[in-house]
Amino acid sequence: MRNTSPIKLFQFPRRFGIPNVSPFCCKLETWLRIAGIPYEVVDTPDPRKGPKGKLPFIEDGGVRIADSAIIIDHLVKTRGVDPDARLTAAQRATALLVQRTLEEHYAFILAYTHLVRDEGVKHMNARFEPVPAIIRAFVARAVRKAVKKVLWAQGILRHAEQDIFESALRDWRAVLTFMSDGPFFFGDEPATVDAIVFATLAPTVLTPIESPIRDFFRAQPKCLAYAERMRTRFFPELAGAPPAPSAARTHLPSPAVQINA
Ligand SMILES: N[C@@H](CCC(=O)N[C@@H](CS)C(=O)NCC(=O)O)C(=O)O
Repeated sequence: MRNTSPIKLFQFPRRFGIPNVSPFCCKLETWLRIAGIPYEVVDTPDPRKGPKGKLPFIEDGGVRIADSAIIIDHLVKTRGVDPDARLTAAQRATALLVQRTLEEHYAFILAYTHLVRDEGVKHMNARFEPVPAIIRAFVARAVRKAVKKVLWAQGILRHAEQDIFESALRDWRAVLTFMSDGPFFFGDEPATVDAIVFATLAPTVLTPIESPIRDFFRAQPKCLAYAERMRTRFFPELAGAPPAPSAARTHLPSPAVQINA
């Protein structure tokens, strides 16, 4: 029998009127809505609470599972829902390459534009408001320093800023080569790749944070329309809503797009 009990989704609090500024949290919540799996959000500002020290993670029947890809595999198996069931072998391979490009390279550049550059930090520091005022500036500085350390180890922080941006545009030009004219990445039906693309596009183009990557997308109306369409279709409560941090919420969707069972 298919498991239909709601899972608990632990993720960063929502801000800027997008599902999540964290691409991995945004990906998982978008995927849950594509798949039509009920969930309850638990806002968790501190990733150290997760079983792998990162967000998102879920709790399913009392068991905590981390990593968006591992969680999706688990839910496909236990819920009998697979938005990728109808994809061809070539589409599956393309989706994996898009995923690796956006998650294993571009996501680090998002961390740079949003958590290291002054323009990003200016907007993102509001997330430290719940921290006691006396230590707020210290915590903000420590988090920025920790992100810089990760980006130095990964390598991108060793490049000139112009080269970082150029490599981001190369990622996107490659991804967009494979994107259909819509409404979704592979055409008429949404798949996991849509959760992945939207998750990195939304923080880039649907937040107030400016960057040369955002400027690139200003000349890509198809992508801007795609980002708005994904938000309106899967998060209608956010479309046109003023950007605000989330409150506790439960999502009990209607049955899923593609059922495997
Ligand atoms: N592979 C993981 C990546 C998750 C991830 O990197 N999450 C970031 C936020 S976007 C995080 O929690 N970072 C905290 C840290 O590394 O300390 C997934 O797909 O869930």
